[in-house]
Amino acid sequence: MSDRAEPGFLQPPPELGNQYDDDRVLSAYLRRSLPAGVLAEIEPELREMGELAGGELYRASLADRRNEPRLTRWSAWGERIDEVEPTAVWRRAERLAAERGVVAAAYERRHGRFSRLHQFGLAYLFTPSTDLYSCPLAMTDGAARALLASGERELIERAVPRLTSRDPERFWTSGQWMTETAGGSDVGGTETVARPAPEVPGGWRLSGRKWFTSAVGAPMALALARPEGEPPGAGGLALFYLETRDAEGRLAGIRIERLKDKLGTRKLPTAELFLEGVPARLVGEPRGGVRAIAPMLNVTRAWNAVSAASFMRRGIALARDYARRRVAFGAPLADKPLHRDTLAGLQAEFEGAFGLTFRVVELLGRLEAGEADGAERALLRALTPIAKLTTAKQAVASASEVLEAFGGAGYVEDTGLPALLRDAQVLPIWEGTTNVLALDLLRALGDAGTAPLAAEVERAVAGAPGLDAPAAAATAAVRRAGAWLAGAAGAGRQEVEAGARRFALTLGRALELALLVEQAGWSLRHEGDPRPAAAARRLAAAGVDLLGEVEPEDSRSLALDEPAALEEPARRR
Ligand code: MFK
Repeated sequence: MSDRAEPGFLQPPPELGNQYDDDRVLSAYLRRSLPAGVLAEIEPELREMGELAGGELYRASLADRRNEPRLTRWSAWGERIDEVEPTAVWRRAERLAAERGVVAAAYERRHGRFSRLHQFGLAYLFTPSTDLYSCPLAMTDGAARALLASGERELIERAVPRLTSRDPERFWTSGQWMTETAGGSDVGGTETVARPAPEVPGGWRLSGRKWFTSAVGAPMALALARPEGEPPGAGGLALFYLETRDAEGRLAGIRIERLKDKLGTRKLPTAELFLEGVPARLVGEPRGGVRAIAPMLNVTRAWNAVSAASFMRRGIALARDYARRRVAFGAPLADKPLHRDTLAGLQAEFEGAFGLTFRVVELLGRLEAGEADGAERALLRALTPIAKLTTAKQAVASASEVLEAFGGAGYVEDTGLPALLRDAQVLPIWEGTTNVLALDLLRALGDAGTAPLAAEVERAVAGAPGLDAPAAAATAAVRRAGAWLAGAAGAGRQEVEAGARRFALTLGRALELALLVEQAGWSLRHEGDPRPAAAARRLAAAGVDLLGEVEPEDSRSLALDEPAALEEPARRR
């Protein structure tokens, strides 16, 4: 008899099916939101993308797990080349994204105001199986939108057809070059200088250091820089368009110093760049660069929310499949009440995140088709930062719980699972952190306060009989947020800023709940499906109002662990 230890038991790994057919939330939402004719036209594309995402792309991403992009600074013969070699999945994803119109579908506008639903439906399915290739696509989409908004005819004609092309040979991605060491979230600290340069076609040259530039391989970028002589601060910045390579294909005055060694998104080449007189063209005025790049920020923030919802859905799909395969304590995990309860909580959070995200997508489609009225434009402006910040936080919490649902396997690299958590962690950081976006929300609300959001909650919960309790929880939370804002504003700006994150997250959860109630009412009435209603009740039970009863004085002393004012020590007896 041999003493060789053979594995007695082999755990079947989780598997994915067609990610469109398996996603009850996406398909029910589309049935509710799209005319039947539009759905019939786009469904085959979504189904094909779902098949790729659950099959070939998912397997390719697992197989390519260890590969990362590589920067080669010097050629064999001593020439400085700074070439970044993307991974195999990225090369495949770039072609596929172009061919399937993952950006283009929004601009071809074959389905009028529904074109954004079409495009982001594709993006939502594509994203979790393509190693964060959604990052360059988000910036590409954002650049197309910002250029169109600029009205700069020559630039639009040159770049937009490429950014929105379905031909992989013509397709361009774009960079978004903002972040610097001094000017991170506060871009007013930007040190990159723009100097007039009549000898180059664009008329300007940019010099400086960009500290965190995602997806560095793009052929073009939109960059913030300060025209020489303009004042310090964000007001003196302008927006510039540049192409990264010259006619010979060499980097045009750009040095790639190194790639960042990041916690996650490791397939994504994020670089430190030195700009050494890069030829550039002004987009708009020599001031007001932040305003000019804002359309790009709002589009990439919508992509961020779509990515967050898609990661949540992917984690749940894997954990749910595994729960059916993994037997412990005498039964599959799927039959264990506590495990089911954990999965149910994840599903409710996902359904909330999905509904809020796709409401943003819907409004963006209306805006771009010229069909949004003033109230809808104001609503979209406020919902964009709310959706970005709320769903990003949910995606991180959800990914952490998903790993735990696999026990030790969730902590082991070659299952591919830890990347879910590492990659999710970028979502609350890039494109504006939670706090920066909470402050952006205050900017967006302006004098209107929470009125547009309260109206949206009222609209969504109207006509959802049998869902009184979650509807009431959403309504109460948005009202409380409004009352809090009015009270804090009376106490001063410091007070408003201190509570802005709790305020924004309360609004985010209230809106998610209200929109889920809306979907739940429709699903009950039209399809007899009680699951969205169950998700709404569960989301309400997890808590909506995050404002709490916070004493500003307590926060001031706790934050830096300093006593606000020393109190008399209690007398000894
Ligand atoms: C997978 C999905 C996503 C992937 C994409 C990943 C790519 C990653 C690349 C990056 O991470 S790029 C870096 C991202 N960086 C940021 O997002 C910057 C974060 N900081 C902010 O967002 C600040 O709020 C901001 C820099 C915009 C504040 O700048 P200012 O100049 O202090 O703001 P100010 O003076 O209030 O605004 C200037 C103008 O812009 C105002 O208009 P007016 O001049 O007409 O008054 C604002 O109303 C307007 N504005 C600012 N933010 C806006 C906006 N307008 C519309 N929408 C916005 N979001």
